[in-house]
Amino acid sequence: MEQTFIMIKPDGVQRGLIGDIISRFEKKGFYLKGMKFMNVERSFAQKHYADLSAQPFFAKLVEYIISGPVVAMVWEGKDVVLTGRRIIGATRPWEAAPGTIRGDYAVEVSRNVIHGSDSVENGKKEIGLWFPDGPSEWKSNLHPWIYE
Ligand code: DAT
Ligand code: MG
Repeated sequence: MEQTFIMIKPDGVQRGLIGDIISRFEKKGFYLKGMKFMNVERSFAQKHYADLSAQPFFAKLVEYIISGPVVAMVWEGKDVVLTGRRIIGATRPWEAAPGTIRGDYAVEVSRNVIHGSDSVENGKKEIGLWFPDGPSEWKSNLHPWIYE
């Protein structure tokens, strides 16, 4: 099944949103396949956001990501990449619908609480970067109650 990389950014951790965010993905019917509470090095944050290195906000973005611990996760499920992005909401919180994580909890694009992979391919790349030993292999016994 499809997997995506989700990260609760330092503002989400500081603001006590970890439990709520995990709960939203769990209750939806996605499976947590990896989770790490960690501080990242500047060079690692630059690698994660390499595609944005030409953007004027790149340096600030990297400072923000290394400003405190983050929660790095792998979530699995049907269409989890796209659906995960829908649960997260639009990049700019003022465009994010109420009911989404950014719509409910964020105001500024530079403090938007959470990251989610934007494609299956990037999901694989990001999981490889953040979880070099691979995600966990466990299977949920709830599976037949969530998936036909
Ligand atoms: P997303 O996180 O929704 O995938 P993105 O990949 O375009 O969005 O950008 C990565 C992050 O960079 C985003 O979550 C917040 C930050 N960012 C994007 N645009 C920005 C801007 N104009 N000013 C400051 N930070 C920005
Ligand atoms: Mg992105």
